[in-house]
Amino acid sequence: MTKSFPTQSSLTLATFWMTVATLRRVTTSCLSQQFSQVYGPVFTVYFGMKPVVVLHGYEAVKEALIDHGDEFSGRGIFPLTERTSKGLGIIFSNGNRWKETRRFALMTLRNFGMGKRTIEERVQEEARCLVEELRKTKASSCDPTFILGCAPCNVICSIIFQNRFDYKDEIFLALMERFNKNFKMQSSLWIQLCNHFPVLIDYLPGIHNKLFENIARTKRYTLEKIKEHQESLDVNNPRDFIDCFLIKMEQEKHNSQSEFTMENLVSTVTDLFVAGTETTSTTLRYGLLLLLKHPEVTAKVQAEIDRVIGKHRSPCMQDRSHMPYTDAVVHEIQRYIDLVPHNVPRAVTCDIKFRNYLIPKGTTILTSLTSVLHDNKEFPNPEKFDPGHFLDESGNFKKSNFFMPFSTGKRMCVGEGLARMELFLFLTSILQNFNLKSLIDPKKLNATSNSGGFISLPPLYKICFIPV
Ligand code: LZ1
Repeated sequence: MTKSFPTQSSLTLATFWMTVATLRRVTTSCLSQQFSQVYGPVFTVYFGMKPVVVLHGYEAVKEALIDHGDEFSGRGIFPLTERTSKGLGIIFSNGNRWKETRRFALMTLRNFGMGKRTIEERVQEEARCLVEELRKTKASSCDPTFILGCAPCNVICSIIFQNRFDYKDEIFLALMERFNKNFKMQSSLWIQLCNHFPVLIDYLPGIHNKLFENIARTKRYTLEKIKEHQESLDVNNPRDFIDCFLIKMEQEKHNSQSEFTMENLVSTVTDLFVAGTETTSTTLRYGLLLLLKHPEVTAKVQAEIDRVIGKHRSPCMQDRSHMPYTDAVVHEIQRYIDLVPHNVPRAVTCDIKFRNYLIPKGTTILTSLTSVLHDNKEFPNPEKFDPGHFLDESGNFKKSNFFMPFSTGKRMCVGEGLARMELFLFLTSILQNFNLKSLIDPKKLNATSNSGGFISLPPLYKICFIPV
């Protein structure tokens, strides 16, 4: 028999718990673990009035996102994101616009997609500046959040606007401040309630108005920069992402159906900031906490850096293939921290029969990445930070199909290559130049995450960067 949506009794219970979870800010990944034990790998929960199908465990996630890649390639849109994105850009778009904008961004973000200066050079430049900035802390105990937030944001600036900014630049600081505020607002209880009960958006003015205003301001700034780019554009020498997009617009100017429009450019640029700033900076901050807590791991990475790179040149991506231990550590950081526990919401693009359930077109789908990254057969002792999860007996890097912090399938992260480049180059540059020191006993450091709503956050901590 074909069932429509997973069992009725689970619905009521799950609805109740979802509301409690929202109010008490219990992490939904922990809840989804408990539900899956009772209801199996496919079940429905209600966000407010809206049914959301949750997929739990590698088999169900893989079957949906890979084997039924097309059907599960839609984006689940919440009421507030609908207002802010208007279906433009990459993250919240669907259909042909999503396909074309995604393909363009993937091509452009390849290492040689933007003319003379490669992405790698831009990240290396930022890594050098990051090291200099950390040097200025003079080995004093500090919260690394601000500095580690600047570097990924600046990489996006370099890719989009051609140039990085000084960490004290007023324009840069204002830009970062707006992104940070938006991120905090979007994780707030109030915004989550607005998403569950959208009538609140129209009838109660709240902080979401501040959110809309911030987004509008950032878009105005982007539009100004685009105008500057238009005036100095040389179609044979694209300097950055904006130039590449403008050239694409020019090529398609006779196509009235073209997806390459000014408003899509502004939204796509905004999406690259949204996706590329908070995520990478949180991973770096959490990663350094784990390295601080596990000095024996850090020492092995530093030994490998010494052996492969030495002290007198900057790390580059080619080094990674000679550094299996460091590669395993970066993978383990991403696996352990489980940055986006239930993935970015998907939607099914058509009615689909999945494991005997009928899921109607447009239904929002959450996939538990936690259940894959913390699978206890693939990664024994999944709650333990152990680079051995990605090493074989001889110390070679060992791949795993369960490694999907960037999701998988047709909607997998467009910034994967960039993010992995930043994590490798920033972390190796830091460990090449500094020893990490904690004022409290490393063993006593707390490394369990707080849910920041959409992404997992590390607890606050302090760290000293001691020049080697
Ligand atoms: C994303 C991120 C955040 C929100 C939506 C999509 N991709 C980070 N990477």
